[in-house]
Amino acid sequence: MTEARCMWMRGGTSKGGYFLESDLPAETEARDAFLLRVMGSPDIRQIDGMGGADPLTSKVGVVRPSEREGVDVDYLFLQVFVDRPIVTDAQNCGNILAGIGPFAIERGLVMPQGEETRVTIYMENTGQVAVATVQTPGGVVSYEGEARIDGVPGGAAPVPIEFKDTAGSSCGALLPTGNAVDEVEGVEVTMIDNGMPCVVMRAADMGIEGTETPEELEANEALREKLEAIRLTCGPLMNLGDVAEKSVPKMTMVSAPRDGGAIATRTFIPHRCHKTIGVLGAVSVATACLIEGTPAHALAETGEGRERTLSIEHPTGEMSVVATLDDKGEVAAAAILRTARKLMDGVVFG
Ligand code: NQM
Repeated sequence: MTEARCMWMRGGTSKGGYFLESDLPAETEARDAFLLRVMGSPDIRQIDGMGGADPLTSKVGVVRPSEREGVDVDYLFLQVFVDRPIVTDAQNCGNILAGIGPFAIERGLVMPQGEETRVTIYMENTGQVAVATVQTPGGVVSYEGEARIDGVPGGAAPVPIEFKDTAGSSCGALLPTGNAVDEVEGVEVTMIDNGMPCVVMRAADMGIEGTETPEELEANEALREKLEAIRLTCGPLMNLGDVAEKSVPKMTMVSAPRDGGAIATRTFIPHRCHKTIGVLGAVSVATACLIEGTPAHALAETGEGRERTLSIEHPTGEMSVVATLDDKGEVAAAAILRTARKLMDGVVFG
């Protein structure tokens, strides 16, 4: 296949191609070969494709009508590696998710329901459900508005997203080793998965302040090597198998909050440092902050009550995670605010 109908969108702090499943090759190998060509991978500049030379702008959402009860659409996330010929479905993406509701309405898979339209989305990568609320004044998707998210200039229409039961999405359990803290390569870490497999450790234990810029951290070869050594050991312990060719687990280094938030973070995803933090990554880190005995808990300001808003500080601002706790004090549901914008609708060539 050499061309396909496609919409290019910003979803949260990511950007990528949104496709109907029926517009892509049915066979996985052919689909992936096509998507690599579309993005211009493998090439660190992605000069021959649509990709933005960053994992955050080399992403794909594949959507189809759902046959599941109470679900509108199924969403498969694909990460197209920038510098390697890899397309992986081994992770989910809560940022690209922000564009799925608008895309599904635009393509006629979901009918607008009034001023706002709730779209229930089955996330195929992890087998879980999210509900996104899309602004549809006059029955048309609106991208205009005053909602702001850090990492994106200006305002846009709000797309609040709710998650339930995301624990153990890829690892089978919230704490796949059964422990709130393990020692790996001499560093205390929390291996956790509340929607995104993450390894959470103290920035200080990795020899950094936790306030450095992503560029400074990416230039720190010793840090990157240490992070990768920890990651490769954690992969099998998190039931993810050999993660050498996977984009999970994410590696988050935490320190005390600096700007009135709950915790400060710097996250490798896993080889580039995130300019912000992933959505489900933030939910997982917020959850680690709420578990007694974790390195994150000791540093975090977590507030009180059944509903907690944890502001996760990151290199370009913060992301607020609203966590609802159950009777046992465990995170039962989480909500975040995103925005999305339609950038292009047409035909893309592979
Ligand atoms: O954690 C980047 C992003 C993500 C993932 C990554 C994400 C999530 O910011 O839900 O959104 O961690 O690879 O788009």
